[in-house]
Amino acid sequence: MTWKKTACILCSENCGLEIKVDAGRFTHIRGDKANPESRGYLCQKATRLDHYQNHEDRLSSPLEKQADGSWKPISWDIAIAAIAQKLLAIKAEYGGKTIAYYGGGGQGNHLGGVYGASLREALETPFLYTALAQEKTGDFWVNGKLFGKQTCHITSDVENASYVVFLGTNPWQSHGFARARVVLKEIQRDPSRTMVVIDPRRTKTAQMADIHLQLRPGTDAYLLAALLAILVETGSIDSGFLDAHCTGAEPVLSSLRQIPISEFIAIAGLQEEEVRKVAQGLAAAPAACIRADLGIQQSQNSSLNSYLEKLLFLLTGNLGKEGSNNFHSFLMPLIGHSPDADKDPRIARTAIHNMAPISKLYPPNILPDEILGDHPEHIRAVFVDSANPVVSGADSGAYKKAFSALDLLVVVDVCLSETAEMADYVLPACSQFEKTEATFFSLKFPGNAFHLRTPIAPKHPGTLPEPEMYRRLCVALGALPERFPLLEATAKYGGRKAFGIALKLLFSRKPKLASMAPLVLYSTLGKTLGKDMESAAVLWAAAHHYAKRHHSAVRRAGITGKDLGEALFDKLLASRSGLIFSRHRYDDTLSFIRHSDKKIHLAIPELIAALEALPTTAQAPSSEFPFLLMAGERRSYNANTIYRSPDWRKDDPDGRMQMAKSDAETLGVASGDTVTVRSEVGELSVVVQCSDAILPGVVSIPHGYGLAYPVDGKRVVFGPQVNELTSSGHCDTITKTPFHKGVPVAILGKTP
Ligand SMILES: Nc1nc2c(c(=O)[nH]1)N[C@H]1C(S)=C(S)[C@@H](COP(=O)(O)OP(=O)(O)OC[C@H]3O[C@@H](n4cnc5c(=O)[nH]c(N)nc54)[C@H](O)[C@@H]3O)O[C@H]1N2
Ligand SMILES: Nc1nc2c(c(=O)[nH]1)N[C@H]1C(S)=C(S)[C@@H](COP(=O)(O)OP(=O)(O)OC[C@H]3O[C@@H](n4cnc5c(=O)[nH]c(N)nc54)[C@H](O)[C@@H]3O)O[C@H]1N2
Ligand code: SF4
Ligand SMILES: [Mo]
Repeated sequence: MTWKKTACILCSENCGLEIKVDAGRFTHIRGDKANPESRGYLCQKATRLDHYQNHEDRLSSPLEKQADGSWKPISWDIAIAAIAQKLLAIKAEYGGKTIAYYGGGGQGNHLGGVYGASLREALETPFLYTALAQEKTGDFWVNGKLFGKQTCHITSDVENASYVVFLGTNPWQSHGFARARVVLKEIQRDPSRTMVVIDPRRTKTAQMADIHLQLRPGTDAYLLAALLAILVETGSIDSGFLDAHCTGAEPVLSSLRQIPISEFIAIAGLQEEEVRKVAQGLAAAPAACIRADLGIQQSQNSSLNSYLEKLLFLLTGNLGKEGSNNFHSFLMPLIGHSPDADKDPRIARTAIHNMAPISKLYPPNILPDEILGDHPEHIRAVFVDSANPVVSGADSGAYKKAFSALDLLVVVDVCLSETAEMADYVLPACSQFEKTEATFFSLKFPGNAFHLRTPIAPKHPGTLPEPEMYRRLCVALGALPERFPLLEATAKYGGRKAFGIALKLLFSRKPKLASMAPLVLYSTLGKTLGKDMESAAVLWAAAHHYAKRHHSAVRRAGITGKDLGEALFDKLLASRSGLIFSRHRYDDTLSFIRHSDKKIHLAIPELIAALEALPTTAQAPSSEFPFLLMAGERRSYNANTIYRSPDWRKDDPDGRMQMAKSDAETLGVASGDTVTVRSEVGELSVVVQCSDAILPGVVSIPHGYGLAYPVDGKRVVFGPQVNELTSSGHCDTITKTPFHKGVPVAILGKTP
């Protein structure tokens, strides 16, 4: 048995791993020291990956739902033909826009989604719904306004910062940057570096911090506005940075001058002295960065929060240097840019909510309405790949109702997820260790990394990699030829240069095929890349595109050659531990700005108005729902819904609800008791865990529980399914991203 190289698929860090595989089982798992990003690091979740790879609920055949609700295993040929025929019928009768695609990739698998885009092209639907549009689209939208394109994504150079603010994130558990626990310990130990945590809970990260601002949930906009107002009041703004790189500062500064600092800090429940100390620290730090996540992105005022967060590093000049916030390049675009729909009539809006895309994504919060709504173009068919929206989307009840009303639901998964259970057809995918895979979480700066993984375990019987499913489906839809004899021969015998020329010629003759370029590459160049490597074909186009745009950075990463694109492609294919494929310089950062004047446009009128409209008194809890539920905490043993077998957890099998001791006493409950939690939309039974880490009036339940798993022939649900309690209307007005972190709930005493 030898160590085989791969990566962890449980969070966006994708730490490099080495695994020993014995008769399909993962017997030993360790960090891969040769991975340039993780350098041997891994966390407790990765060591349990055998529970993802081998469990009772893997699918081994396409399934068709029968009239009585039972499943009939069918062959791949029959499944593909039946699905294609049904999709074509819906498209012919109602139009492609009545078909939605959901997902396309999770924490470890993005190659399938690239080929899934070809399916959307074949069906002529713009409607791509993904989990990203229930967390990050506020951030992307703000980036678009400030920097010119929604793809101007920001990194946080935590590793090199002298002053770090963790804003609504708990990296000890969730990570979010490489080797998080090592880096956190380094900052904690170094007296010249400061760590600030802004979180209503005293998390493990907060315990390590120099300053913990334990604000009231949902009050970040007040705290951030107060911090900014203090910077303005004390003349601590970096006016050199503003003059050189920004426009539109005046409306922002004048709005900030009006902020009632003391009142806002009181609303956040904090001491003014502490807040002033943080403002001062940020302004004085040689290099500060802010790292934000769901605590501000899935809570009250989320778009405004993202704006104020960015103003904080911009007004202090913390962009474009070591240890600050920076832009980064994309090897493969994880997101796109959607121009303002008001100015461009070609942008597709949804039928019911009239919602325009952000970063080309539509928000899961509206999908149930888009299915159930009364409109000739309401959604009639959904194709889900690598997602479990019945569990992970807001309001599971609404999702179940909507999905059962569809004419067609197809789900691609490795197991019978809650969403798959509702499907008409389920297509079984190879696991992420049985196929060539990669993620496009190459979001690093100045060195950016990529890791192409090759299969390390035999394919589970009856399964296919997703790209092959998409190829077969597009062929069956009549949108893609089965073979490309000339191109295939050119790829095989003519070399890549000749292949490139032949491809261009084909696309100029058949533009529709150009829109499905990934599958064309897969079907042609893919065949020359070696066993099971077809799906890497799309990287060829990515490598050429990237090398053209960022040639100096690629060369700085040590990749050379007359044809730099080819050299980069070969390197991507050959690097089993991943590689740093580009090295930018800190002073390149500002060249990533996409406004034509190359300036940052500080004023966003909609959000300045939202800031000015913030109520100047604290919101009182409702009498019907007096508690605020944080619906979806990251803990040691949750990993979205990637692990299905409950056996993977070493602790917290119940996914307990954290609650302040004083609240538990008032309710007459103790740790281990079961209580019922009720929200506007549902009820849920949970086990209580008393904790000093949480403020009175606030409770916290992890996400990723409540999954069914077969036990003695029956499907048993393990832990609370927190989205039974969340509602899809409780969301940001601009982006429709959910306010999961502050769900008003009532706690109905102890369940006998
Ligand atoms: N262990 C584990 N790690 C994961 C995942 C997982 O499932 N399990 N999932 C991955 C994914 S997909 C993501 S998106 C990331 C998310 O990573 P994080 O955003 O870091 O994770 P959360 O625990 O959801 O939320 C972070 C913090 O927000 C705080 N918070 C709640 N309400 C508020 C508020 O009003 N204001 C502020 N400032 N803070 C608030 C919570 O107390 C919590 O500590 O984690 C990734 N990593
Ligand atoms: N209330 C609340 N809800 C939340 C959150 C929260 O904090 N609170 N967090 C949200 C966040 S940030 C995220 S990112 C989402 C994540 O939620 P989703 O987008 O639904 O994604 P995952 O849970 O990662 O995985 C979904 C499915 O992928 C399947 N899968 C695993 N490997 C493969 C494969 O190789 N191929 C295919 N086709 N399928 C595979 C798994 O079996 C699983 O059923 O959840 C969101 N939901
Ligand atoms: S940090 Fe993320 S990618 Fe790394 S081992 Fe842990 S879960 Fe896996
Ligand atoms: Mo996420």
